[in-house]
Amino acid sequence: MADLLRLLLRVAEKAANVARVCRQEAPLFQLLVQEKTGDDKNKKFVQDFKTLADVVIQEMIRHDVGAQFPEMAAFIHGEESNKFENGLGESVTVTVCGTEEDTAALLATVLDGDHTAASLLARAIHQDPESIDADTDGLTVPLGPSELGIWIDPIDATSQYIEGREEVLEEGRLSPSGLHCALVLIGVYLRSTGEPVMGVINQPFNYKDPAGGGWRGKHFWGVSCGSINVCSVSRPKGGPGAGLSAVLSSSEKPVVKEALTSLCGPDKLMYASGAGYKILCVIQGLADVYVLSEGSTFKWDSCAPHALLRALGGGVVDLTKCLQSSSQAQEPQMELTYHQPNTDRKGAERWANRGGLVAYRDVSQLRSVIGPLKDKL
Ligand code: 2IP
Ligand code: CA
Repeated sequence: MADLLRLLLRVAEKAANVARVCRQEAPLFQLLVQEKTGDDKNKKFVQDFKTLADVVIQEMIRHDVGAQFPEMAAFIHGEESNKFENGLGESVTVTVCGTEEDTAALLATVLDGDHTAASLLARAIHQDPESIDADTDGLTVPLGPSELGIWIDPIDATSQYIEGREEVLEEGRLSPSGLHCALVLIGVYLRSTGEPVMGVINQPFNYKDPAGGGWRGKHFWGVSCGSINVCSVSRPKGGPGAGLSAVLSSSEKPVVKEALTSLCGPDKLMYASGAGYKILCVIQGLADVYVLSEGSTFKWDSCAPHALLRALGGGVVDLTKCLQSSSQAQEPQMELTYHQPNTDRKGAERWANRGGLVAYRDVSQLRSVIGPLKDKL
């Protein structure tokens, strides 16, 4: 299934292009940042353009993967539903059509006849991405398409994407907020066990060309399947250092912030936006762990970066399960899985990582955060 990896790298790059185009092209950008209130909201489409951009990216990925791997078509899931209602109260199902013209015509019905915006979006969807420079030669993945399912987060950290703050990245440091935190996430899991086996992350706004050439993206990928563990990011050199560093959501509970300040010290406790971005920080060694005590992330947020962490020898565990277990318990049983819903919940909550999570590269570092949290939560 190395072919699937190469396909996902290409579609993630296309998705990143769509995300960039929506910010670059004025007619799309206006829709993206438009605050719809009162009467205006009623006249316009029911969902906002941000949601349409997400749906379009998700459907494009579904279309391309389903075309090459039909066995996977029924197992491609995402954050958004593709049913839209336009200003006339008509229900429209957003799909990617065979031609750019047909996709533009369909999008125009959701965009209440805005043909300029519809054509710009359709062009980005049907454009071939630049070739992707990813060293996947010689990689074999001993899995078949009928064993696999996919989770897509078209744009994680949407609020940062909309706000669009351009931060200058400092080498070796994480960026607490801004466009860098927005990521396209595509994760592949085993239908039988729910283990994440392959992940592609595209960061559409990684680097801004100083000569005015616009934003360039960066991709990251990993495969973890039996004895095959390959990741485009190398494990940071050296074992766990003396001090542990952690990244949290700024909305994390005070009790968790206090416990981790005592453990890490104030300088090594960091905050960043985006669930996917925080796991990417752990992958890149910018933080050792990401701790989240709330059930506020979903399968589409964690599946892709989880696969990369596994390829590096780490993982993502359910925090509540870890806190409840005796210290001898085996961590693999605590790892998040991706195949079963929370059957007692409705809507998106069915796919919430309800017990919170800890993302880690090194199991000894995972243990060192669980201990201090045990009597606090
Ligand atoms: C969100 C996004 C948020 C994150 C939340 C995710 O996904 O990543 O930033 O909250 O958990 O579900 P926080 O930044 O506080 O960690 P989306 O942007 O796709 O809704
Ligand atoms: Ca998300």
